[in-house]
Amino acid sequence: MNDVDKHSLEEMNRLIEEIERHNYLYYVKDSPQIPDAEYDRLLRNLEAIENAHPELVRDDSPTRRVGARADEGFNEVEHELPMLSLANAFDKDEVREFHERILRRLEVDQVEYVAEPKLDGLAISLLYENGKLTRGATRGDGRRGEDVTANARSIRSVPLRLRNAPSSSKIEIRGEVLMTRKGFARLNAQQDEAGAKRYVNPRNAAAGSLRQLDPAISAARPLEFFAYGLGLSEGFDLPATHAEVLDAIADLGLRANPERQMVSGFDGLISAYKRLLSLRPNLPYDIDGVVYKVNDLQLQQRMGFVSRAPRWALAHKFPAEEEITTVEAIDVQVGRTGAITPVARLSPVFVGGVTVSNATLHNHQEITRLDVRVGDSVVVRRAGDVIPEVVSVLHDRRPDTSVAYVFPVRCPVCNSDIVLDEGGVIARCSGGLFCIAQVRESIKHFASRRAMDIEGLGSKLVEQLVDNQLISNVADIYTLSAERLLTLDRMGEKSADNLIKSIQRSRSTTLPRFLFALGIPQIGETTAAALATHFGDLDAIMIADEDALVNVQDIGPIVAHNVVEFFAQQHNRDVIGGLIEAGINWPSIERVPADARFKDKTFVLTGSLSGMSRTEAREMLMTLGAKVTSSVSSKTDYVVAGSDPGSKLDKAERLGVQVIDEAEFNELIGGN
Ligand code: JCF
Repeated sequence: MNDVDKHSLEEMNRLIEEIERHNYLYYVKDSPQIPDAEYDRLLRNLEAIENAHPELVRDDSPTRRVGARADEGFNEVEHELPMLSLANAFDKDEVREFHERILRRLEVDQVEYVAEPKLDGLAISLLYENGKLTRGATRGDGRRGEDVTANARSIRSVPLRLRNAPSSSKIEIRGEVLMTRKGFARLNAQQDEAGAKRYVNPRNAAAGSLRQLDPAISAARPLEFFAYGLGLSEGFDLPATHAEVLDAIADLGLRANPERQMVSGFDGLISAYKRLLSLRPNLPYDIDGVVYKVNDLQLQQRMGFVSRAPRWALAHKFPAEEEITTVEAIDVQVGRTGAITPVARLSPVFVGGVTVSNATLHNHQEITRLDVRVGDSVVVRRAGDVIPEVVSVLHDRRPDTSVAYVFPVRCPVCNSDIVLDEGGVIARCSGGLFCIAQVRESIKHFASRRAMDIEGLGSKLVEQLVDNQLISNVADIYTLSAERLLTLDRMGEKSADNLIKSIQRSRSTTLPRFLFALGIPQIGETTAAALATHFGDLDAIMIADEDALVNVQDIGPIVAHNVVEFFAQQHNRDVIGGLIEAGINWPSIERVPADARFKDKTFVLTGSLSGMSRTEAREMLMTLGAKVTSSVSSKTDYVVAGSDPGSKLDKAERLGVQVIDEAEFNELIGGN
């Protein structure tokens, strides 16, 4: 070998070592020290040398992760030591039995365990001979598996060479291959784009990916590896405990689960279970339980095995997040803005720790994608607190009599047309406030904690009030009296009084809350606050056009259009007028021009006018700078009395406030 080659060889080996060190820092230590771009540069430098000197290329080079296609399928391999499975426990009692059997057999009164998440992936075996990865195999039936070396090599968290491996050794690392939830979502999006079949869950996606005949495809899949133990170990000093085995595996450059912990006794097992159950929703991958293992390897040996599972280990399963059940009916629900959400009514099934009998189907496109029908067997998923959903249909179990589901063209509640919004994804009832379902939902939203916060006015009561026709819009809430509430079933005096009190309390609010409470499509709390601070008062917002609205932070043309549309509808303006008249108020910023004609004048409107509605009169006065309030006080300047005026007229006369009729009012505002 000449000097140049020697130099290249040294440089190549140095680069491989450095790349492996960064791999270790990234995957095992979880603390990368260089940016991805720098890592890529190291790889490219290595590639350049290898291209110039093909005869020097090492087969454990990080550039050689992806090999050639195995057209013949996978060879069967025999495990030198059988790959065991785990006994399962589904409740605490079974865990207690496991623990007590160990105490009995070992004749000890306490025992230490290692607890780790049970990863929902698939088990593989990685054989390292003299430090080099020579074989990757699936678990198979435990005795024989498939040789998936080429695909295992393409997993970045599987090192091609162990760190600090004893020179003459044969070490078999066992662990789980999995796909993160993010990786799974990305893969399915790609599958959609390619018109290929989706995978039902990350586990199936990991299994399918590991079994690709073309390693290039497997390499492109986001697979990860976590080691959980050793199989064969020759030329390697076994430590005394399982915890130390896992630490040693990490020292060899593989990733053991960072959530592993040592615990003691039954209580220790249960607290580890609870901790991992609460971590579950926040982990980047699916887990389906906790694995407990006796820590002391000598004690493990004394416990031995039953059939194919060790007596020193146990899988304590979490409640399944997915179960199979049948669809009894498909209904649609109408939301506050008329959005139609299809819902599958299910044969009740225990999933994710609760009994589920409804699951969302999201939207009509989702129904088409799933091709779900009444009578179908479906997979229902309930993960954490997320609402249950139908994730897939078992098409091969479909009854012969099944008929395709037809999405309704009319609202099941008010019979108005169902229309698709611009994106074509959301179907909406076009009934607006004619639709009792939308009325109910808009009132629930109005009363909710983050809106007007009317304590005691919950979902059930709103439905009762609407169904009994005590209220038909949000302004009607303020016309309720304790006496009328008492006409409802199961309404006691105390609750009625409390409700009236909280309705009264809600009259004092803030402009952002009020705007949010109105339920303008796509106006959440943040946008409501942005509108309030930008315009300062409600009237300015109500008369703003789309050009003015898009100047508000975070408001684009679609939202601006929604706002204009909302305030353009007379029934919305009427309801707002009713609310203001009912005394809803908030601390406001004076934004009236200094020369406004009625600046500093306070009006009260009572009775009905013939030439305009009270709302129009109120709006007109406000644009002229007047304040329009709902109750007469000594501070009131004018009471405008239409026909059939109420008690406000009496009060005005008592207080000596000036009362004007419609003609005088018209004259005052200048014949507008
Ligand atoms: O995470 C797992 N799925 C997992 C499986 C973890 C372990 O510690 C295991 C296992 C299967 C067998 N241990 C054994 C002995």
